[in-house]
Amino acid sequence: MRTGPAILKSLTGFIICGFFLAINITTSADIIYVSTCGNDSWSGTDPCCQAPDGPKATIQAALDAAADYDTVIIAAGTYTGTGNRDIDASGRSITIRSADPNNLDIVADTIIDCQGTQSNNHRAFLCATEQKTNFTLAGLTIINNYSNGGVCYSINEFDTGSTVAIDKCVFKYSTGSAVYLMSIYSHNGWEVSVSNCTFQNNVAAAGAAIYLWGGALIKNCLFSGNVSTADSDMAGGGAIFGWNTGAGFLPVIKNCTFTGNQAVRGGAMAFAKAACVYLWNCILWNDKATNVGNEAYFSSFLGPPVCTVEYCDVKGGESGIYISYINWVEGNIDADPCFDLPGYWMDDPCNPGQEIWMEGDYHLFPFSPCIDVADPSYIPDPCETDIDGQPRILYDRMDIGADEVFPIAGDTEPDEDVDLADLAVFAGHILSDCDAPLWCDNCDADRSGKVTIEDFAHFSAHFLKGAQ
Ligand SMILES: [Ca+2]
Ligand SMILES: [Ca+2]
Ligand SMILES: [Ca+2]
Repeated sequence: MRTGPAILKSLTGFIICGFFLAINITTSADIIYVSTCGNDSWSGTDPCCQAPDGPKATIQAALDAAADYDTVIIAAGTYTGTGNRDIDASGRSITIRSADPNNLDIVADTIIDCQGTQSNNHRAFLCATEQKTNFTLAGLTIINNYSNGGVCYSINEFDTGSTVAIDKCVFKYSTGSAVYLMSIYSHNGWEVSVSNCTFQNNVAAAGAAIYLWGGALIKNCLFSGNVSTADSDMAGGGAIFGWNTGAGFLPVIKNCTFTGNQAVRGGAMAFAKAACVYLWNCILWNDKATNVGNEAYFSSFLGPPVCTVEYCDVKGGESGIYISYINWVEGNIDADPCFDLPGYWMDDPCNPGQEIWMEGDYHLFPFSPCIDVADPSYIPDPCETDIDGQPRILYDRMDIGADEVFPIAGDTEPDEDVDLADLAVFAGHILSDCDAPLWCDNCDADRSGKVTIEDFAHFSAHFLKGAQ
């Protein structure tokens, strides 16, 4: 039994971590503010909307006023029109973020609406090609891109030390890939990262969420309801499409959740000329391909692909992935991940014979089979979180997918362990009627409205988790 609430210890660590990050942000560079109440003639150094130093009105004006390694902070609001789309950040080493990327409500309320259409294409950030840069985008919601790359970036072999990081962003309603990344000559790809992001309801010919050249690290992200339309051996992937360029340029996709994505080939993802792709601790569930590879497709075009799958939950197991050769390593499961509210396919009333995805909530249920079965050797990066900003490892092991569950079934107090104290709480609720949001202190694990023997089975399955 633990002597104190371990979750508090975990969260305290994150608060301290965030505190030092905040210090780093405020002391290492100047800040230029942007607000919907701003004015581009003001200097942008004061967040309060008043002359002469109040915030800029447009993100482009803030970028133009910033020096390398400055931070542009965008206040909550919806940003549209010239200066707030097709933003040219080329070659700039800069961080562009919302007021608090760790606050999901602020992220949801800090919106770049590209307002792109078929006849009037617009993206959020212009492609920057072959520029040395350290570019970070954090905590923004980007919608209605209509271009190949709502956020578009490229780094090359001469750009040693360059980084592109997209963190805690939400991408929705993009036509054309929401993110287009070219890291064709980057060194093993880890300079390019997409983390803690949500991609939903984007459409493209290939890779509606991310179109990738070369390597990248994609982690703790959710991909749902993304659709790619091209019917080709060199396209596909409802969420991700990638070209791999050779050994050393490894796309690593870890702790991501894919569900309800659709393509002709590779419902969740497709790769062509696949030198190597590494899927680690991911959920690929209920994605759909109209031709082949419901979950993933690895084309043999231009060379035999290799894919390593380790500690993943894949619908259909190996048969859910189309590939000529696969490293199907230990720890993989084929089990319903038990989402809080599973999405589902239904007939598209506008296109008979087609199906569309009805979105759900992809947090894991407190007794999901994905709980505590990810790679036990995994060591999170400092300050790494799940997609909710919760600690990346809770209880005994990390969970498969983007979500780390707290509390799990049986942890009724809850304090990150399941022990005799939890049993006492459970006993007090047996046969009680329950309702949201507390569900009898989480004793009604299956949310049936009553604490029953089925709930006790879930309690028993988790007994002593986190308590040793
Ligand atoms: Ca866990
Ligand atoms: Ca979580
Ligand atoms: Ca407990």
